[in-house]
Amino acid sequence: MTQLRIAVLGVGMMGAFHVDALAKRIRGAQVTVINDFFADKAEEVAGAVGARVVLDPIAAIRDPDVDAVLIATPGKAHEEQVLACLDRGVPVLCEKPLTTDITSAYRIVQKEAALGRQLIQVGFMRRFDPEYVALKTLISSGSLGNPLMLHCTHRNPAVPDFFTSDFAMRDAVVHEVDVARFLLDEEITSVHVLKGAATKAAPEGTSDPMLVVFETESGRIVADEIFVRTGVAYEVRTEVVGEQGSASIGLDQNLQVKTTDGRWGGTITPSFVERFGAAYDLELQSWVDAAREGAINGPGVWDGYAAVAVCEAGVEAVRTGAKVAVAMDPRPVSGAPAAINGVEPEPGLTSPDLMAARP
Ligand code: ISE
Repeated sequence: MTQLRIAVLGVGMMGAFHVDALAKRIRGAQVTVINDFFADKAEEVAGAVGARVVLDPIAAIRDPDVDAVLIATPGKAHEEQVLACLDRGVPVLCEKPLTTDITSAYRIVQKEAALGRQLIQVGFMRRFDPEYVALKTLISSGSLGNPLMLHCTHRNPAVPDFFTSDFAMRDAVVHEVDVARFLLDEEITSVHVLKGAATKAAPEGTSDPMLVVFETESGRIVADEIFVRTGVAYEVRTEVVGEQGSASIGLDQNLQVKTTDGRWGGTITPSFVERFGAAYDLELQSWVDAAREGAINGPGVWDGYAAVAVCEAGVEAVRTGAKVAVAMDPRPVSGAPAAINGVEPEPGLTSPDLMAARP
């Protein structure tokens, strides 16, 4: 295959961002088909990259000029679209959430397991961020001893009013859910949410900030401050506290400037694009490289399902104030991850770019 021919479904902010990356920065791929609920938006994005618009998403997936599919439509549309990709046997990168409820997410898990082939990658891009990769490598090396706790901070400068407490759980906290599972290598078993005083920037009835506390299978604790209307910057930090030390990432320690008027400082990231733009590109390159071999190389359908299950418990925890147990169905036995060129994939780390990003 010379170029991987990709259909992008949904070209709102994230989808259009990916189309731009695929056209300008990613090797081995070409966007051939664009689909969006809004035809004019689809035409605009397609026109910029020389792609064709197909207005029915299922027809776009089945198009003969398509080898792989990137789904960036709203979560409610994902189940039908991901299942159509499995029916056609093409690799898919599905933006989070995998679906918006646990039952449909499990249907997808079962269908992929029945195929015996991993085709679905879920867009948890933080697993490709060099800082998270470095933290994972450090934890895996054992030099911090047993990682006992994670302290996470997830702050956005501003969000629209539809960003309720439930929405924050499914759309924002979902990243920390995946980060915790990635770094600690185990499932989350319960969620408890403390809703304190709300910022006056939050609409009536929305708790912002919140403190979300997760427990894991082995009894570790993950505390996540979610505050999406700080008015300041996009700040995502993670600190792991182990038996033999601690380590932090996300400190925005890029360019530090000291000036003759006695001031010092740097620049904080205004949005997730500046903080995680490179991670998105690494994710995309890794997916393209694997998809050209008919495989995936990154968080899979089980990771997507687990995140939906934890967030479902999280939403109940927001509403009830109780500590809610995470309910998950058993993990089906499926085929092992497909080898790429005879090499077994090491999650998130096999593409040349990611090797280069390694500390
Ligand atoms: C958004 O959907 C994201 O995925 C960002 O990473 C997250 O920080 C933000 O809060 C979400 O709205």
